[in-house]
Amino acid sequence: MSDAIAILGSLSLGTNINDCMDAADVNDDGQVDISDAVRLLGHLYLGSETPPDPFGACGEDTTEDELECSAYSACP
Ligand SMILES: [Ca+2]
Ligand SMILES: [Ca+2]
Repeated sequence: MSDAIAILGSLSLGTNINDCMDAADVNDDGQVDISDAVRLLGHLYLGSETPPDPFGACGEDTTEDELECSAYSACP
C-alpha cells in the first residue's frame, strides 16, 4: 500500500518517488499516473490481475518506454 501512496503523493504533491520511475509504472503503459495506483490497489485489495513483470520481484522492465530507472533501492 505504501507504493500506491507514494505514487499518489508524487502525482498530487510532487514528492519524489525514487530514481526509478519505471517501478511506479504498475500497469506498464509507459506513463506514471493515477491508473498505476488504482491497478496496484486493485491487485492488493480486490484480487484483480497481477501487474506485468517484474512485479513483486527485482528485475528489468523489458517493455520499451520513456521512463527512466537509474537505480532502485529496493533491489540490491
Ligand atoms: Ca502506467
Ligand atoms: Ca514500464
